[in-house]
Amino acid sequence: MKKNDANRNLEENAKQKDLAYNKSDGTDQFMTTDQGVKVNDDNNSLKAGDRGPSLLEDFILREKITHFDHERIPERIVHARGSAAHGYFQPNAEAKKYSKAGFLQDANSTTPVFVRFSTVAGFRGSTDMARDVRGFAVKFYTEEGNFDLVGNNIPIFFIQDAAKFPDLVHAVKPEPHHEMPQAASAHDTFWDFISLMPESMHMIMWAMSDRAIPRSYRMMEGFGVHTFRFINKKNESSFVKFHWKPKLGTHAVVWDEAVKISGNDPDFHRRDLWEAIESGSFPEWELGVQVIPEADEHKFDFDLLDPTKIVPEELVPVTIIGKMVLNRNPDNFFAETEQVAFHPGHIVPGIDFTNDPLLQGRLFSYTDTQLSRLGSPNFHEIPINRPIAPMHNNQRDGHMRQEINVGRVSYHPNSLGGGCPFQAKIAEGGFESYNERIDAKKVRERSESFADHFSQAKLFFESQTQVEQDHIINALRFELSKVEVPAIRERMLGLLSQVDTNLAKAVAKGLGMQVPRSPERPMNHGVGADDKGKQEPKPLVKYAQTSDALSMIKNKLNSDTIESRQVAFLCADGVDGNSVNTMKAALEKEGATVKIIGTNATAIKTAEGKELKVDHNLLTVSSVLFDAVFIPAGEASIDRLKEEEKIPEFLNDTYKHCKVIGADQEGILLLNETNFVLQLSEAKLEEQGIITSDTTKASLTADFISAMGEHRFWIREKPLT
Ligand code: HDE
Repeated sequence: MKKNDANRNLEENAKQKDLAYNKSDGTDQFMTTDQGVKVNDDNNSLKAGDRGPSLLEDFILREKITHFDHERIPERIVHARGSAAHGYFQPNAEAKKYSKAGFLQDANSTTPVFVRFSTVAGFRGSTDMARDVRGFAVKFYTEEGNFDLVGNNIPIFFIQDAAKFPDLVHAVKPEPHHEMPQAASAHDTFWDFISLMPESMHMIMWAMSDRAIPRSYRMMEGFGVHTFRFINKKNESSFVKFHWKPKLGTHAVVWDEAVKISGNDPDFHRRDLWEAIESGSFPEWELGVQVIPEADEHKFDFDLLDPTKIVPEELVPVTIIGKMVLNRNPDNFFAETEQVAFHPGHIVPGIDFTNDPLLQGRLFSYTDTQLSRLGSPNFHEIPINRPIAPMHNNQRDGHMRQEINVGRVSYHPNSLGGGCPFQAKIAEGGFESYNERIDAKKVRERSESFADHFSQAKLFFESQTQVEQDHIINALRFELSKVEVPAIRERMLGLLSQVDTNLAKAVAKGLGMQVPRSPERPMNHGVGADDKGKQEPKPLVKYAQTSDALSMIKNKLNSDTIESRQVAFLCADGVDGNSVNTMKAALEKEGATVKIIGTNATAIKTAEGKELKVDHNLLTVSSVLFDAVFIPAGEASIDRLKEEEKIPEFLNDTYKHCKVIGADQEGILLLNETNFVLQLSEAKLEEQGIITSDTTKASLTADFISAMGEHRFWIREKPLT
């Protein structure tokens, strides 16, 4: 499958597109019907007279309209809104130690990948910036068949057993009577369900943190969530947790920004991914694994099979086994991003499942859903889903079968077809499931080792910095304030009090409520546990340490690079061209992108009389779309900008969202238009991330760049009351 060749570059791509429409003999550029008949008039239907009725015999019109009528397919029930890109994966020399999978053996090899990022709850047309989990699904087109790592940007899940998934999704989707709210968890049915499901508390901590409002798909971690198995060449099995670590660090926006971005640009993440790839700034992740030897399965005070638990990185470090680069945008959204079908059951020799009951349920769901979404068991023949490995089996026919299977043999064993296709021996690459010993009774129960629902929620909350904890508290205040039924809020406060009493008190204060003294049961149980009378609450295991890897601010991954960050330059006629050019050149050298925001849509005149092209009319943008703001020098420009109604809001928001503001010379005077300027003593400007010609130690450009590398100046945020 040439299309997925990881190294095909964008230029070649464009050339191929041109060729498709301009065959050198000129014959292929004509519009035709689906049957290849050349169309002579695509603008007028066939009528009886130019003012007469349309004629049924108009096969050209009927074909066009019929096709159009069927151009939509059902959207995904979850993860409907997504964006995707092509790229490649390259293992390092470590990888082959742990798994015999072919694509992990040679550090010089690359495997094509197609990656789809998504939100979960919203419909296809919903905003990118909802508070939500993000899907992170990777299809590896390996020579041994397709391997899909269908993960999320949060390493755990809401529920422990697949049986609860339809309930979870029914609860979080818009409420069925009025189909509101779109792409949001802040409503009664969601919190009703959560308040009765203590096992969701760890996930709730993550979902209420800033992880659920990422700055960019390119700045998210990805996780396989479940524990999987690796099988090495000696047929030894180990448990693995998959991690994607972004080269640009893990970053988020703040909630007020998220809300405003949704209005300003609902395609914020989609555009960001598309533009980064078009501009050659290719997103990159390292693939890491936490490897746990088979013998250590029961070493931890949580169960490796429980998808509501992480393995803290401090207990088992992440070993990097390769990298992934996304270097090509899809050619067609529907054909690729929409029709791609991922499946956690798509694995290759060297990788296997565990008995995680959530994973086990997923193994059924993903093929089943494609039957109604893509309409046929032949969805594997759609170009984006086709493996590059040769595919031979005895499956035949069905809706939309593409392959013309020749011969009369479609069964095994056969002699008429010479025995083809043959079964592969293990040594020939045949897949063999790991021979795990199972000796058990058939039961509908949950293991007691799944019963502690609070220790890791606590670990997560207590590992956050004060600012991050405040954001979680605020998110819970926001979400629960939207809940209309008081009993649901109360139950939630009861659950939160099991995570951290200060957390529960702070949330209660924001709601004007009290934390209940004796929270309603069930607590620290699996649902249904009371019926069986088997699972008794386990004492909470307090982890000895906190985990820095869980905090985006403390995390080493919080890279200080400013590559691909967007900087708004506020300019009007009379702007100092030198001031613009010096800062622009310095930022671009670091890989950042500069956007000239002008008082019109076309161009402005610099003080030197030169024309400066405008990227965006101030009218059409807000500061939430940028990572930093720079005000170049130029007296006339500043005077003109002061007249713009939008300027105070633009700068106030940049300040409120703790982002860097730079001002060259008289540029600082524009800050007089803001409501924060009075709070700032000149000596404190730099510490607050406001870099002016007066505050610089090195140079304005160097100081501005280094401040941008800090990303946010949290010092500006008022502590919660
Ligand atoms: Fe999914 N999930 N899921 N899920 N999931 C789907 O499959 C399902 C779960 C995830 O970009 C659906 O093709 C069940 C966990 C991603 O196309 C569906 C359960 C994780 C995507 C489905 C889970 C995921 C999906 C909808 C509980 C993180 C988007 C359309 C047993 C590890 C893939 C489709 C893409 C999509 C079912 C839980 C990740 C209905 C039954 C846990 C990233 O089959």
